[in-house]
Amino acid sequence: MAPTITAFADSPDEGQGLARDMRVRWAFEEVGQPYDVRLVSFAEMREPAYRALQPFGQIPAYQDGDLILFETGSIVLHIAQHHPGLLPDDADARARAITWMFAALNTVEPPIVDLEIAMLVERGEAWNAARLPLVRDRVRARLDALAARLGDAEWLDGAFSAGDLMMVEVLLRLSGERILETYPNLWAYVARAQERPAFKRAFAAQLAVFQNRASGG
Ligand code: GTB
Repeated sequence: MAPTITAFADSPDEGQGLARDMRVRWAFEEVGQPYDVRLVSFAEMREPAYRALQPFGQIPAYQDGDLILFETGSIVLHIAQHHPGLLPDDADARARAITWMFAALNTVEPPIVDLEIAMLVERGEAWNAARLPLVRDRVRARLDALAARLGDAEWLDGAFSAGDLMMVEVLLRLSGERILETYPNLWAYVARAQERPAFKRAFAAQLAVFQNRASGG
């Protein structure tokens, strides 16, 4: 049986690629592993049965036989370790690709999520206007360093890897912020990744959930 992941039945972004199941779908598509998707409602995500799969009541959760995983970093790494295509064979290059996955999740994503929260959740707070420039500066500091490191290279370390997949997914969280476009090499890096057939298939599959729902399918 194919592995199953959970995804929003009702994604707030209407299937525009921002919900984190996109990372896992993309990884599956890159390695050619078919997968099933179980759509879950926000109410179901709060239920004990769902918490047994994902302790924090979030999507995505992953199930393959007896193996249950949560956290997109762990799920994508698991997929990459069990199929060729997302991690180099050379042990050192493999370790470096995994390092970029951690860098994406632990170093680049947190200030970006802070900015999302400042823009969406804290917008009405009296102190938000004073804090927002500081939050933006922290995002820029990470992007400055990432842009300097990427330089003119196509991908972060040799061939496209799970490190690039995760970094691009994190950078895409800045869509609509008009920050990424001020870094021409990062902008081109993300666009290059979005041109990958596997990315396109994953995006289309996530969008189809919303389109089917909108058409009553
Ligand atoms: N660290 C976990 C991982 O990487 O797996 C984080 C998982 C996570 O944040 N999941 C979110 C979730 O389930 C969905 S992706 N949230 C519900 C909850 O916490 O109660 C975050 C997300 C969802 C939708 C949009 N959007 O529509 O714009 C953007 C981001």
